[in-house]
Amino acid sequence: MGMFHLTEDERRLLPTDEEVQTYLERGWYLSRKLLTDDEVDALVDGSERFYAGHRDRRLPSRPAKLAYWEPEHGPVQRHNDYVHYESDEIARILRKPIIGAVAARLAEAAEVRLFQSTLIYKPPSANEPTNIVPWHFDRHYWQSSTSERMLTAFVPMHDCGEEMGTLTVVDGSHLWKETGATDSTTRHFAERDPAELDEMLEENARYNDAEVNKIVMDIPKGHMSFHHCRTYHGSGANRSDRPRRAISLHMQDGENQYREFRRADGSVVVYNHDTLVRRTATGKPDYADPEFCPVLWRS
Ligand SMILES: O=C(O)CCC(=O)C(=O)O
Ligand SMILES: [Fe+2]
Repeated sequence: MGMFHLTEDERRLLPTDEEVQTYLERGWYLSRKLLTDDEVDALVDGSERFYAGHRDRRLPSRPAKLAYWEPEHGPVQRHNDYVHYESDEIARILRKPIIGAVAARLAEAAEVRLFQSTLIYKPPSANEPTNIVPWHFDRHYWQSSTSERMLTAFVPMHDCGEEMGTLTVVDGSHLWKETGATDSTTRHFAERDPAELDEMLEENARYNDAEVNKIVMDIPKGHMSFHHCRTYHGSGANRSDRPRRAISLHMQDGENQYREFRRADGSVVVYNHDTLVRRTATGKPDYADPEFCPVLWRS
């Protein structure tokens, strides 16, 4: 019993061995219904209160690369990092044990900790350029992490399909080798045209003798999609008449730690956590700081 316990009914929501195998081969997994409608509706309420200015606590300082939409930014796509830290209402739902337990199965990990959570809102505006999320994989943002098993749950707050610009993943791309020729993640996508990004993805696929098989994740309310930290993904316009609301819940296995990672020019990569979290005994940023990176599941 205790904190990390699943009920009999919840255990039936876990991926089967076969589904875990498929995740390892394809780099993505669409879950069963992990959240009740009431829980999903509570995420909407929590996010509306957040947008209206409510915070249970605020980050003690603002990391250099923090994504943080504020009302004066206007009707662009909204991203707010550390929403699990600033909103208890949202954190309560993200910490539901079944989510971490599913992640632990997929990552084949005994422990899963939260790494980051980003509240996302795509306004219903078919031609809004900031709504397009370019092809990327999350590991590129996490070079200061040791783990190759990190993963993300994309958690929409309603049925989420093609029309709303749902998440699209590239099947099996987590197994691709990097060409090293692209800088796909360093330049902002607003500066690029979508055809160029598609071409870069095609090039990377050719280099791997692979085909680009795009899977548009059709996600019913309460379900969520998981992707491996090396799986290419992106998303398109919101052509519906409703906002597309979601949370990206980024997770780390228990073994993940900070590492010093240097760019070609010798400079050290700094992740947002590095100026916020406590230090380990050896003076490194502690990616197990319970304030920022709480344990979601332990078996
Ligand atoms: O909002 C999206 O469509 C993409 C989110 C994303 O990049 C992620 O969940 O890692
Ligand atoms: Fe991503």
